[in-house]
Amino acid sequence: MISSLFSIDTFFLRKSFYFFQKPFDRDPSAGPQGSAGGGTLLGYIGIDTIIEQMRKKTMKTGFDFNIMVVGHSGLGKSTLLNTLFKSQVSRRSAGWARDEKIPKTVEIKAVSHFIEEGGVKMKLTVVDTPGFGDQINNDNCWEPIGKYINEQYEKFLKEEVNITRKKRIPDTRVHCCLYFISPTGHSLRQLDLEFMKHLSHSVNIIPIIAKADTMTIEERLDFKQRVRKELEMGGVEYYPQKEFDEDMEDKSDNDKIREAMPLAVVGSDKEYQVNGKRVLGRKTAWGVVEVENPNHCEFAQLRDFLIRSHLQDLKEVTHNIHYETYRAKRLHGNGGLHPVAANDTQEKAIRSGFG
Ligand SMILES: Nc1nc2c(ncn2[C@@H]2O[C@H](COP(=O)(O)OP(=O)(O)OP(=O)(O)O)[C@@H](O)[C@H]2O)c(=O)[nH]1
Ligand SMILES: [Mg+2]
Repeated sequence: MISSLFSIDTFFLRKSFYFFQKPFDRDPSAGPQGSAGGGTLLGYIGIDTIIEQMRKKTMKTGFDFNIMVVGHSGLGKSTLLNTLFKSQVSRRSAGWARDEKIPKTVEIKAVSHFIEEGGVKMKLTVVDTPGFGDQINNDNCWEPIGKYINEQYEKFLKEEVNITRKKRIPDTRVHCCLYFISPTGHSLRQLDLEFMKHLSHSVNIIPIIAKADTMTIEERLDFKQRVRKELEMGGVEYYPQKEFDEDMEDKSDNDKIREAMPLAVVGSDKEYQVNGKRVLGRKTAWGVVEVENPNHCEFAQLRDFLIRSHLQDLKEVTHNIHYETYRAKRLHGNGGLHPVAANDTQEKAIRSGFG
């Protein structure tokens, strides 16, 4: 017993000694592995536990995800967010009363929620942009949204260049912008193209066709193709951009998504009984349009792509590409960091979980 313990001890000593030796300190006659003999040193190192260590840390700190919705009023933005996150993360509009004034400018609101699933905590911030495109003259109505996006980069940059930096910089940067296209069946509006053209280099834009249940299957397919062509002709890029595919596997996964874009979705926060199962859907005189049924619409594909496969990538592209571009321009540009006013945005945190 004693001798076996002793041999384990010396084995570990030998192993660590081998790792810390400079190559020329080793005895060349002892072969590549010193006096231990054989091709490799036996024994478990434990490198594979790094994943578990990272998982534990992330579970403790939680996740941030900031999503923005943009599109004409009444296109179902709030409903879709509630459908995606299966909770009331965005308040539905009650509609405009006749004597109520349409807001003069795009008012941007960010509201945070804490959601938890399987022990993983997520701070989800929904940035709503009511009033977008509702004016008679919609020229430059992408501007306040672009300004908001840049203000968040600026806040992050300021924190980063501080001498005494926070251990964890609060991240309010927009990781994803869902752009709602009106299901007209005709073509994109000038405003849609302008918005995406101006902001696709600042934020990850995912264009989607709203209220897909208002078109027939053929109309939807036709419209999708037309929109894709118009985006291509207009030189509009959207997420996931080809140039950021990291390898062949990424490329083949993303090609499938790109081919299906813009996804035609239906949102609902009402449940119905269909074939003995409770499903989210929209009840019509002809039956229930099931939100998660791939034969009815592409909501499930959007949910899988956005949350289950690309959420982390959206955050990485935001940090490594969009923020980096902003940062480089800012530091090269006017040679200094001057404060920007960030007071026309409102951030409210509704705590309903951790922290
Ligand atoms: N047919 C259909 N109606 C929808 C869909 N999603 C939402 N609606 C309905 O459209 C109306 C507006 O939905 P909201 O989610 O409030 O739309 P919004 O884009 O958030 O509206 P604003 O906040 O005013 O910009 C509601 O009556 C919804 O029930 C959909 O996919 N299909
Ligand atoms: Mg809304």
